Amino acid sequence: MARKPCVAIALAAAVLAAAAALPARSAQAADTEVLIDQFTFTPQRFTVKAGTTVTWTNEDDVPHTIASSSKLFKSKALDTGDKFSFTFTTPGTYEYFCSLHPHMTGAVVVEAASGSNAAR
Ligand SMILES: [Cu+2]
Repeated sequence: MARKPCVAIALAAAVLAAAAALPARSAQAADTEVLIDQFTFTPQRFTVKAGTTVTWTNEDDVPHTIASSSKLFKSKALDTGDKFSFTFTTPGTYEYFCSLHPHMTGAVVVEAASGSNAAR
């Protein structure tokens, strides 16, 4: 009989933990994702706040890389389903391309996380 409350507490804890995990996941989803498909980065150019982590996912059936034009970052060759993430901490415009297919280009525009009104 003494076990039942323990099970109930464990279940409640599991439910709470799952509930607590959900907002964290959606917060991550708020960070920007770029899909690579048909030799194209989508979105091709976008603006984020400083501190945003951008994740690229290769949905193409050939390998691609994400290589910063200023050599700030460079991924390994991403196979289908592979991901690469980079956190942009400094405002600026970051052009990048696929080193395997240099005609594939994209850009991330990073604006200040605070004081963006002053920047505009
Ligand atoms: Cu490529």
